[in-house]
Amino acid sequence: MARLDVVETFHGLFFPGHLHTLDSLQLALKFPFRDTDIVIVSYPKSGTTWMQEIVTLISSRGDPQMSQSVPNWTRAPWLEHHYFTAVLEASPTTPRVITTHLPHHLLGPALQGSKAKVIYVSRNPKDVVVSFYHFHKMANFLPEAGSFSEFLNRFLEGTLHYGCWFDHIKGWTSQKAALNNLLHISYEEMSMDIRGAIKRVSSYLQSPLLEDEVNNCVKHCSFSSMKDNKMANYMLVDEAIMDHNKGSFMRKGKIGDWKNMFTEELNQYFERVFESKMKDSTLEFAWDEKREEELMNKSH
Ligand code: PPS
Repeated sequence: MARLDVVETFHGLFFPGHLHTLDSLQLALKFPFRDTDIVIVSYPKSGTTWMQEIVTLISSRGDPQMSQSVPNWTRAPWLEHHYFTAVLEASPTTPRVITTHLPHHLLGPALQGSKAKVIYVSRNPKDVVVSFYHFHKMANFLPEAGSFSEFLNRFLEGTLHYGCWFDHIKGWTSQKAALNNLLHISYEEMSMDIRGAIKRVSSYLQSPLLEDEVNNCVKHCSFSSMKDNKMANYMLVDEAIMDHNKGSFMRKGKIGDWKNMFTEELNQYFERVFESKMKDSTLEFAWDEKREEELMNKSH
C-alpha cells in the first residue's frame, strides 16, 4: 500500500493515504476498547515514539528485549492505520498498547465508559511545529512542507495533516476527558526528569518497578539508545517512504529547538494566535518561558 500522494479527508481533517483509508478511520471510531488497554494519545511529533518505548519497557520491567526486537508500530500500533486490525490480532503485548493521533472529538465516544488507560503526551507546540516541518521533508507520504513561515501558518490555522493542535490538546485534556482515566504528561517533563516520568507512568499503569528496573528503563529510552534502536528509529522504513538522506526521525530530541527556526516576527504572531486560541484553557504548561532556560540546560 504505497498511496504516497493520496490524502484522505475524514470529518474535515486530512490524513496521509499511505497509512490511512476511510475504512480504517471509520473502524477506529467504533473500536471496542478493553478496560485493560493502554492508549497512547498525541498530536504528531509530541513524543509518541518515546512514550511507546517507555510503556514497552515498563511492561517488560526494564528488559529491552521486546523494544529491541519488535518495531514500535507492531508493539504499539496506531488505531487508525490500515494495518491495525491485522497487527492487533497478532499483538505480542499484554496488555494491548494502542497508539493514536486522533482528536478527542472523534475518538472520545469510543472510549466513553471504558476504563482503558489513556496517556496523553503533549509538547511545546513551537517545538512540535519545527519537528513536524523537518519530518515533512523526509516523509514522502506527507505534502511538500514549503517555507517554514507557510508551514507555521498552516499549523496555526489547523490545516496540516492530523488537524489542529489547539483542538487536540484542549479536547483531550478537558475536564470531561480527564475524568475518563487520563494521564497527561509532557515531553518537557520527560526531558527534565525521565526517572520521575517513568515512575509516574508505571504507577498510573499499576506496574510498580524496582529501582534497578527503573534504571534499565531510563537507559533504554534515552535519545541515544533509541536513535540506535532500529525498532524505534524508523530506519526499517523503505527509502521511498522515508528518505533517510533528507533527515532522521530521531532528529535532535531537544527542548527549545524552535528558537533556531522562529524569527522574532513569527514568534510574536505565534504568541498572538496561541493566546487567543488558548484563552478558554486552564492548562499550565511545563514549557512556560520561565522554565524553558532551565529545561534547555538540563536536556541532553
Ligand atoms: S510521530 O511521527 O508523531 O510518531 O513523532 P513523535 O514520536 O511524536 O515525535 C518525534 C520527536 O520526538 C523525539 N524523540 C525523543 N526526544 C528525546 N528523547 C527520546 N528518547 C526521544 N524519542 C523521540 C524525536 O527526536 C522527534 O523530535 P525532534 O525535535 O524532531 O528531534
